[in-house]
Amino acid sequence: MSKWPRVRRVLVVLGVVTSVLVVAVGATALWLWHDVEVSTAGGTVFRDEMAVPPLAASRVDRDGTRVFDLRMRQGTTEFRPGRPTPTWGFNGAHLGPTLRAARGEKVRVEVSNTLPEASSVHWHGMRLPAEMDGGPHQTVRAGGRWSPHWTVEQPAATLWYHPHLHGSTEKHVQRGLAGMFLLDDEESGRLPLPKRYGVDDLPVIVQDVRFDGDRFDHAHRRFQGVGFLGNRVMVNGTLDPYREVADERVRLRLLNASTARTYDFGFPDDRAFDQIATDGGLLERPVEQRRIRLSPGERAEIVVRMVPGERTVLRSFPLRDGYAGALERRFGGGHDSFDILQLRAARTLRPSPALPDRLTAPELPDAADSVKERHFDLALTGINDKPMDMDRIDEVVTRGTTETWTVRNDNGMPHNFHVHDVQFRVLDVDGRTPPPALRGRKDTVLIPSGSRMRLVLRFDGTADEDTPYMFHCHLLSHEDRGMMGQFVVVEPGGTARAPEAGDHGGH
Ligand SMILES: [Cu+2]
Repeated sequence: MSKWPRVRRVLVVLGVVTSVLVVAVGATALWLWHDVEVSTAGGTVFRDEMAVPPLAASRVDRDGTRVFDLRMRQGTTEFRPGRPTPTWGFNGAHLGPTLRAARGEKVRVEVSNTLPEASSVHWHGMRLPAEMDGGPHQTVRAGGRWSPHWTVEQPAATLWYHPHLHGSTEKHVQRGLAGMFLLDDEESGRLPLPKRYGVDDLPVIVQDVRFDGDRFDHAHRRFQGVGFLGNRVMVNGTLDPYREVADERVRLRLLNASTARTYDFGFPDDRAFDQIATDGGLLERPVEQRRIRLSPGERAEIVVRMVPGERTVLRSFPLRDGYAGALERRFGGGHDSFDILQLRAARTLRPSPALPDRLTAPELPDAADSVKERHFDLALTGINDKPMDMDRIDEVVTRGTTETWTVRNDNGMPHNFHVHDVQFRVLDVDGRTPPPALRGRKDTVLIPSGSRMRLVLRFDGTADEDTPYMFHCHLLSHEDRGMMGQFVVVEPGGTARAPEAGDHGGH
């Protein structure tokens, strides 16, 4: 028998096998590409009234300090009737109460940790001494207590609090440890803005989740380098929420408390609304917007004008540009859309005063005062190629000075950048004037892939040679993996000392 028929047979078999493999790989790729996209836009039945976190009770000490109690605890929460999900919370089973204090007030928070493991509480956006910051050096051990105290020395703002321990921040926030911290000042009190908490001034804590039976599913999906992405979104712990409103103007304090997802908020009818505040407080004047993009950790306050009897939906739209490359955009949630919150206007609405033309003079650092430049390259492997090291101080900053930080992302995937203790000015974005949404006080900014921002920061808080503050990516799994660095603020001429691994749980 000639050997050629056998060779032909082998070739035919090889050809068939190769074709099958190519088709299988192609089909899998196509399936992955399509399977990853999530949209609940337009298809949501808004079943539950949106919860509003209670205002935290407080007492005033003899020396005038306002004192709050926060107990970190385990519990269960019925996000869906009859289906208890194990969760963590402050004072309750999930999320935490809204803390509220005024500029000039002394505050103290009595934190107790009844969780089965160590955690911490970081006051995101707050200017305060480094030992009170609640970062990885101020962990509270299981069963421990911690009593940070400081004086509020910054303008009215929507801040928040959440754990910030090295390596487990994502997990602790996902389980439910997050709450708002609102600051007031005389100026904001005088302005004719919606300000009745829970009535025409609503906290909107946005988090994406995924369920596996009754439990949260925190698993990262394939190719989702940004971190955890859920397939449902809740507001203040309520799935598919609606809220009845009875005022002509409603103020929404938007907080992206998700661990990796970036949202582009707007309304289906593309209506204009007014943005009145960024992370660190009021803008100079209301800015008309149709979309507000918030990456994890960022806040924005918006005022929405309601039509009597209408129903409208706060929605998150696909991220159009300036997020990531094609693949990372797709697998990083950039094509997803969600119905976030339905607003149901009463048939008759209480009239609200028109928004003032001018809100405030935002306290922003001046680039002309800058005496030092620093550069930060964002990558999953670490900032400036250095993964976080608790024992290494990356930057030493002199108290009372202003600096310019250039933050660059050439990493292909989206990152953001959060600096503790300060509210900074975005000087430029890729060399251009920042858009209005980035012209106010900021502590966290999205740095899209392929983008570069210059930030101006003024360090006029307290100095402490021993205790560092953090700067990091606020996509929490990136932070946990080491996209974080440490800086200390020292008096002129001072030097940094090696940080002490603090555990304040021994009280
Ligand atoms: Cu990142």
